[in-house]
Amino acid sequence: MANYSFLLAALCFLSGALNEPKFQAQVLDDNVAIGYGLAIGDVDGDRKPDILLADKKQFVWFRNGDWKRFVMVENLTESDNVCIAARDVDGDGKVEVAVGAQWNPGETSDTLKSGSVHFLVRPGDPTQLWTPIELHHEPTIHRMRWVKVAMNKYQLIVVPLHGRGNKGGEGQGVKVIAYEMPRDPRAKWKQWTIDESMHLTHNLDVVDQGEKDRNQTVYSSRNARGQLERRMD
Ligand SMILES: [Ca+2]
Ligand SMILES: [Ca+2]
Repeated sequence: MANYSFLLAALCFLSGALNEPKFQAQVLDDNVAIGYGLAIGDVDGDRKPDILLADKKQFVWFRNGDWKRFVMVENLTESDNVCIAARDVDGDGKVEVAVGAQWNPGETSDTLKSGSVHFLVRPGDPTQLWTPIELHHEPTIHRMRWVKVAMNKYQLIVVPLHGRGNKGGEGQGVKVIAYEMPRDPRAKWKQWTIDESMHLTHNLDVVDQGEKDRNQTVYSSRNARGQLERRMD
């Protein structure tokens, strides 16, 4: 009986090993300075998802197929770039792109020295440079995602690392801001503060829970009371 048990265990192990996916590493770019942020989406509308990267001084995308690298914007602000969000917001099969820069987490008060939010207007040929439009921002802008809030309606959710003037994770709460893009992205964007109850908010993600008309936004933070996670509808 013991031998059969051993045989069964060995077969289970082998079966598991055979079903394991096999990954092969492929270097797309060995010259990234600091890869702060990543997004996936179809940039050129060929129905194949491309890779978008917030590097230290450039926002770039890699074309699915040959993984050729194209610069969208460079030297946008004095400090480093930090985040990028890409999603097809208007339904034409090509992503809309927003970015965050002026990464200066030690400056929590001065909006000129810390944080920036921009929408990138795509050129006719997406392999050429894109045009940044500056939007309102808080200091220490750190994460952003496009979120579906209703049928055919999306908002850009942006989360700083710290609240204004915070020291050691104490002080005013972090302003989590939602932006809604007007038909002409150069016109004034609507915006709301959707939460300001937490500090040291580090990450943000969007969850598709199977509802047709909306996603859930999830973000996490730490404060003096320890780890917290918060979900937003
Ligand atoms: Ca593509
Ligand atoms: Ca689009």
